[in-house]
Amino acid sequence: MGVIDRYAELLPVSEKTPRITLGEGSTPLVHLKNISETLEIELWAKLEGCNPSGSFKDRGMVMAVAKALEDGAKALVCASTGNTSASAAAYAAAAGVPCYVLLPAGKVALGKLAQALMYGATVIAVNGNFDRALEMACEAAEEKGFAIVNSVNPYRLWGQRSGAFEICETLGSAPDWHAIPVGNAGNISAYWAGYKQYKELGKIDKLPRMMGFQAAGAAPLVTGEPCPNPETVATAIRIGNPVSANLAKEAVAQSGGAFNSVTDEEILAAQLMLSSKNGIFAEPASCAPLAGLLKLKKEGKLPKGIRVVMILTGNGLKDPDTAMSQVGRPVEIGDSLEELLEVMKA
Ligand code: AN7
Repeated sequence: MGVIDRYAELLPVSEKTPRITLGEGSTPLVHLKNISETLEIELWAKLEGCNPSGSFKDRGMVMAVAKALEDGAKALVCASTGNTSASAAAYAAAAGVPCYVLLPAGKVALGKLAQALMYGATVIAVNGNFDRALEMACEAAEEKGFAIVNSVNPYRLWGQRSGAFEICETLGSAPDWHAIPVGNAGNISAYWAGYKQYKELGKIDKLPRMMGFQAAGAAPLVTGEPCPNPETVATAIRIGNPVSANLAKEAVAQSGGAFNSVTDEEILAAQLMLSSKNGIFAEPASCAPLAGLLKLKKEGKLPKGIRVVMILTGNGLKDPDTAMSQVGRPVEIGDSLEELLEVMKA
């Protein structure tokens, strides 16, 4: 069951809303035993890379596209650091509507670009950063009367609340800390709204601290100032002027949480640890929270024994270039058994 059917009663849908789905949501929540021991906490990972287009964006996109179809939209438009475009293009293909995606030229991971092209969107590389591409997308959508499906579209955040609902259902409560990467700041805002909605409904009795993690080179919510030239290896969160900055600040302030930044080196080390020691391959942006938890532990700022859920927002397969720059190459041999046995030292 997709997000709309599973949570129809909690979302702004009516009988007129098309019940589209690509099977998004209901992603695994996995207890990470090894890293829990290292960090002396109870750490869980929500595997959002298991969504149909490989990222959390599908939860909100299914809602945004359903509402756009309900309103008779002729086409969809978005700007994206990659995952929003992959998701929009997928749902547009399934719905049979044209989709225009604006990407910062040369700054989108290969897998995401391949997805948008394969799903048949019109892909436009803008020689500017994401923040500028988003302004252009909004203006063009207005001009043409097309549906903008970035998180300026409120239905995106509605659908993304479903991640919080699922966590509460699986754990029976909210975690102590909710650790999440922050780019355009929609997801942290959506999760906070979702937890609050569940508390108001009496389904949970406490709320988590919202802990947002940004890349040091693109950390406007940590510095308190927009960042005119964002730069980070985690291209998904290479965003300098987050659209949902105010909602995110509110989430952090109301929950007693915090924003922290981590360097590219810390992000890549966390990514490698997660894959090589725990069997979970997440894209660089998704590993900012783990990098942050490791850093807070080192600084003595991670309380012992707390339950933490981190959101692994996107699949590692989306960015093969960054992964390959971190690891060795295959051991190449001829076709003899001797050579093979020589390699098998274990
Ligand atoms: C893997 O695709 O903004 O703070 O255009 O792809 O809600 O923006 C992606 C963002 C985290 C940050 N992790 O979430 C886009 C885009 C991954 C992401 C984020 C993104 P927000």
